[in-house]
Amino acid sequence: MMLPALLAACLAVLSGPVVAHGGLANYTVGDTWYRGYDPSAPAEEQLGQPWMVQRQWASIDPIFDADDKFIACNNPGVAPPSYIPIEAGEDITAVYYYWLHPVGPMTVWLAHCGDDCATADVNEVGWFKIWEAGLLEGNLAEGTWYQKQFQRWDGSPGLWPVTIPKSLKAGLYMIRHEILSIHIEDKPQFYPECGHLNITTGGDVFPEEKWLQKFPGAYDKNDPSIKINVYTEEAMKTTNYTIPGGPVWTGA
Ligand SMILES: [Cu+2]
Repeated sequence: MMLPALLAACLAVLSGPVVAHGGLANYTVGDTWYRGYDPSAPAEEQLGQPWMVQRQWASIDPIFDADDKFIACNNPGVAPPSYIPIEAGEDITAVYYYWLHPVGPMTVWLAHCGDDCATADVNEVGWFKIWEAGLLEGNLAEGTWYQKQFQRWDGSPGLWPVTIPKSLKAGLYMIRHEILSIHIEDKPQFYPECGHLNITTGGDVFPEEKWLQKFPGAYDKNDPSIKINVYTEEAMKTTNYTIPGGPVWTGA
């Protein structure tokens, strides 16, 4: 079985210098590419550039604590000046060039910014989940996770498309993609990245208060889906996994 090789690979990556665990490198909407922040390139060549649409994430390293303020938009999360234009009902695709981990859920969240995402506080805005995928089949240890299908070792683009709910009202929003990797016992790894969206055309719906959550706050670090060992005998018999952070808001 492939388990020890995967664990060894992750530990090598964690202690290695530049090789990426992976991260959200670019976005596409239709045929248009939007370059994201590159943590391996100099910050001064990227911060404040008119083309920048993604919030700065300075490290490929995971966030280990669900209560870390950087769980919202990664460290340090400096805002970009620009927005990706998109209509409600359109797809936005996140593009990753590497992803090394196979186990755990992937989620996408939106938060309304008010009249400027650059001055909105990522820890205070109301996040609502619009997409999630976790265990697709089989058991926790050996089953097929969406993340496992997303895994890339070779630099080929990993494409993660989601649809902006068609009924959502237009406005300025942050979009937050998060991969949670749980392949190490009781040591969850959160990998969030955030971008800015200008939803130019939308519907007339906005989620009610009960759907809106804060980061940190949306997760309980003792949630059995977060503080977990997927390689126990019991886990080998478990074929269901509850994705943390509550249900998806569909816009209905
Ligand atoms: Cu890693």
